[in-house]
Amino acid sequence: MSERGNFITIEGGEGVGKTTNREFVADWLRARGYKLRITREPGGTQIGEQLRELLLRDQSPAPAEMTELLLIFAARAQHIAEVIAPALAAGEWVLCDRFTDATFAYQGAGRELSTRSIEHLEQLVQGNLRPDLTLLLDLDPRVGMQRALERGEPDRFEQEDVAFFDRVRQGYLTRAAKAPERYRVIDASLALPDVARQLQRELEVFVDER
Ligand code: Z5A
Repeated sequence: MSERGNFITIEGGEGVGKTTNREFVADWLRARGYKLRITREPGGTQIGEQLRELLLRDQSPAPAEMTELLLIFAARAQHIAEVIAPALAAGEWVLCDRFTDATFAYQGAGRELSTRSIEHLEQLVQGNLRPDLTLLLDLDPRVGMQRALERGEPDRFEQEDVAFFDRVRQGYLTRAAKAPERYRVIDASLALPDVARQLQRELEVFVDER
């Protein structure tokens, strides 16, 4: 039986550069010979991508907050069953753009749904599955919103106000402070090469410890 792979997640608020930096992380790991599966949430499977479209679409009436939460966990259940768990079991490393920390930050801190309900769903859907390393790209939401705006039409989440994204950021930082062994907080306000340098430092430490 092959050794279980490692599960790395990239997190952060809107426009922090997750997609851009995901490529850097993937290239760095591949260059060291790790077999890598790159995926994202919500999404990562055919069913998950359909749920993503439903979640991000600007529609009226919008999904109720509890509907949104359950759709996110429904997509996650499929993602784990179809992609994440089999890849890890086969010894691959999984690099995921957002995972359950996003639910605690957006639905918990942002929408102010109860943390207990999210923890309950986390246990139900994931069992013991948790990321081994979470790279949290931290940035003032005002800067992130500006970056995202320059990129194109805002989706349903991107239309939230700055107070929402301030709560999301604080939600992430609070969780990171409670689990420093798993989280690495990266200053995403710097120029891309400086962000990449911080990521590289954290990856070197993580890989050395394996
Ligand atoms: N969501 C949720 O509510 N609950 C959950 O549990 C999960 C998700 C899993 C979609 O996620 C939405 O789902 C998300 C939360 C919700 N909504 N929001 N907001 P997503 O990850 O697809 O959406 P996103 O956060 O908006 O990600 P994004 O749009 O792909 O942004 P990003 O990946 O963080 O940034 P980027 O595309 O790499 O960069 C944005 C721009 O900034 C781009 O033009 C870059 O060239 C530029 N950039 C990046 N870094 C830099 C630096 N360092 N300097 C200058 N410019 C930069």
